[in-house]
Amino acid sequence: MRLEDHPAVKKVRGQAKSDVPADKLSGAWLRDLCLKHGADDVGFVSLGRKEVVGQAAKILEAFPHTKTLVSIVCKMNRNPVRSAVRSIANMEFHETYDEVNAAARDIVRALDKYGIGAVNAVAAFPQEMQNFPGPIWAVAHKPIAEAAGLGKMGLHRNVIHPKFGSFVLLGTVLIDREVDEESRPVDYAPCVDCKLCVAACPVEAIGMDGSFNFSACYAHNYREFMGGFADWVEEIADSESREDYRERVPINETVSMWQSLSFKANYKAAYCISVCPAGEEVLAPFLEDKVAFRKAYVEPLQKKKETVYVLPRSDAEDWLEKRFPEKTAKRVRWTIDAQDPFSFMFNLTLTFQRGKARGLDACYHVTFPDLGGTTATIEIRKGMLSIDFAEAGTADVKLTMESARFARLFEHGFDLEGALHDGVVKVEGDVTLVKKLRNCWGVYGSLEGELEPV
Ligand code: B12
Ligand code: SF4
Repeated sequence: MRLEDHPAVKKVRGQAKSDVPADKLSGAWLRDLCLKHGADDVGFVSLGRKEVVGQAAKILEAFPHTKTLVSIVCKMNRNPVRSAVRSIANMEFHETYDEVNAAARDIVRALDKYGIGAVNAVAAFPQEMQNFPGPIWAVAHKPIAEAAGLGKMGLHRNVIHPKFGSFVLLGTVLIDREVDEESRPVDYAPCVDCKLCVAACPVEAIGMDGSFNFSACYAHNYREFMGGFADWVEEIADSESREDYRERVPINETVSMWQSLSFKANYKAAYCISVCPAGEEVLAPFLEDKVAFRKAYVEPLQKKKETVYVLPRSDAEDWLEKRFPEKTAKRVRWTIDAQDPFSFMFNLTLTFQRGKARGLDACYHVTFPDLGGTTATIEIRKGMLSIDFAEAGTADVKLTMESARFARLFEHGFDLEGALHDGVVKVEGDVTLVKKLRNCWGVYGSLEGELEPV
């Protein structure tokens, strides 16, 4: 049969063209369609916008025909998210993540009826775990939501919607058409800078100045996801007997893992969102009585007796001892391994403990003779770490070592004096600065011990 005579081909060729303009879609029409299919707000960002440049290649990998990004938000119910009972708050997160995915999927299906190609990027999980520990998400929704005028990131680094506040989850639909309307960022920050997110976070992941301690959030909130899960599996592998395993992992943690595997992995905190008063729909009770607001929504989370997972002698461990004596700290391992010195340096950016860097102001050049004399720069200024995979600035200290030794240098118990004596690590400059540098990662790679005195 000739292709022309195929029944399906004849049917398709005979189909009436839809009344949607082929080139540019009407923004009003598209907005209406998205709201009808479950989005609570929507904005449009064309692929060429500067806010998208950094992830354009990834987006085109997900959908090569992408011309416009349709950013959507779905509202969470506030009071369940605020609950100090984790199962209730988690259910609200999970259900809303499902709603975002369902809305995005329905939008794709509705657009298909008009011959418009679209792909719904996943809101949370599943992600590209084969890329772990590199970036595992297909589309980073926050910068797109900001560009689409759906809010701005607050101190806690989540997007705060001007009306719905922090109680929103985000999604992005990639479409193969241009839209006759370009959304623009909101011209003010909905965050009211109350710092309640800082006060509520059990691991001090959110700094007063807007810095974010990635490893603190990841070690605790994500205990049952990704690296935390891997740590639990390795704990099983290391256990010598049932008694030994129970010594390492109490029964409530074991059944919690079962629950996460059977239903969905649960967030241990996410308190930064729970306590946030920002947003026109949310703000009134905070404005009326700030003390009562704090009592109602912050204190129950602060006083909650719970296990909090921390990296050994991290800032989070110190914070917990100082601020939340009712909570129990449990030391866990960092499980993001690095295969080469450069991915290890990236690892260092995720695990840096700025509290331990207090008073340290120095620039280090690290040279690897086995990598053709490549030099990297580690700089610590005012509690901030920056790493450059090239020689930059003026070094206070110069280190030289084989690349395989670099990660070991940071391990707790590494015999620096011995390495210097044997000449396997060479230091030009003040060795104390090297010791201070190592302490900026707490007790790295071990569950036991304290910082080395400097
Ligand atoms: C990675 C990620 C995280 C990381 C890092 C968060 C951060 N602030 O940097 C962790 C695991 C800690 C995390 C925690 C949470 N997240 Co989250 N997360 C994401 C994700 C997948 C991508 C974020 C992103 O934009 N990265 C890109 C670049 C621009 O970010 P960056 O700052 O340059 O890089 C940082 C991270 O990416 C990280 N990183 C770098 N490499 C790697 C590798 C791996 C394997 C991981 C895990 C992280 C990581 O290190 C960098 C420095 O901090 C998005 C979903 C998505 N697909 O967009 C949700 C998302 C940002 N998360 C969300 C939420 C709600 C949370 C939590 C409340 C937990 C929860 N209940 O879901 C907490 C809040 C923590 C906080 N205060 O920020 C929502 C935020 C909604 C909103 N209103 O803005 C999003 C948008 C999901 C969604 N669909 O709604 N999250
Ligand atoms: S809790 Fe306060 S400081 Fe933190 S993000 Fe919300 S409004 Fe901003």
